[in-house]
Amino acid sequence: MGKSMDFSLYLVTDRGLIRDRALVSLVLEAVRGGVSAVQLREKSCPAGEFVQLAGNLKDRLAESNVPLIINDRVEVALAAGADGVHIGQEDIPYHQVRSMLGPNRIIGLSVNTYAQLMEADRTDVDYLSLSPVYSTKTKKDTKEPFGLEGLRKARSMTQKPLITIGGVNKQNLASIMATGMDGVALVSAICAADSPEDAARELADIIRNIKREQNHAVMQHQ
Ligand code: TZP
Ligand code: MG
Repeated sequence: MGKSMDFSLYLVTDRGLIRDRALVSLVLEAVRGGVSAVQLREKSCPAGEFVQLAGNLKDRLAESNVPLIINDRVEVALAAGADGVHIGQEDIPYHQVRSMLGPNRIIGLSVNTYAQLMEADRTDVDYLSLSPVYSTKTKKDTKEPFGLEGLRKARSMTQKPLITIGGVNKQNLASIMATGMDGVALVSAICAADSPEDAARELADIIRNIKREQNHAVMQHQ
C-alpha cells in the first residue's frame, strides 16, 4: 500500500457497537459493501491483544487492498505491519509519530479548530479529519461541531485530503460531501447496522453519485 489512499468511505471500528458479531468478519462485510479504508480503534485493549487483532485484520484485508490504519497506538501499528496511524491533538505529536513510522506510512490527524487545521497544513501529514462535523452519541467528549459551514470554510483553508467524522449517516452524507470533503469516517452507521455490508453499499453509492455530479460540474466549467 503506497501513500495514495482512498478516503471516501472510511470505517472506524467500535467493538462496543457490534453486538455479538465478530469484528474481523463485520469489517470484511463492510469492505465487500464498499468501505475504502479501515481504522481499528480500541480504547482499552491490551497491547498484545491489539497487535494480534490488527495483524489478523491486516492479513484478511490484504486481497482487497483496503488500508488498515491504527488509532493512536504507534507501537501496535508497527508490530502489526499496519498501513498507518490516526492521531488526535492529545496523542503523541505528529512529528514524533512521523519519525517513529518513517516516510512511507500514512498518518492522519484529527483537528478540532481552524488554528489546528492551519498548523497541520504546514506539515506533511497525509490527511486531516475535521472532528466532529456533528455531535454524536458514539463519542461524548467531542469539541464544538464544525457543521456544514465549518466544513466549507475548512475546505478553503487546505489542499490536503480532508475528511470529517461525527454523526455521519445516509441522510446527511450527500450534503457533507457537497462541501468538498474527500471522504467521511463513520462508526455507528456501519458498526451498528443490521447489515454492515448493505449499509456500506448504500453509503458508497451516495458518495459515488455525488463525486460523479461534482466531476460533471467541473467538466462543464472547463
Ligand atoms: N471522533 C469524533 S466523533 C467520533 C470519533 C471517533 C465518533 C463518530 O461516531 P459516529 O457513530 O459515526 O457518529
Ligand atoms: Mg486519539
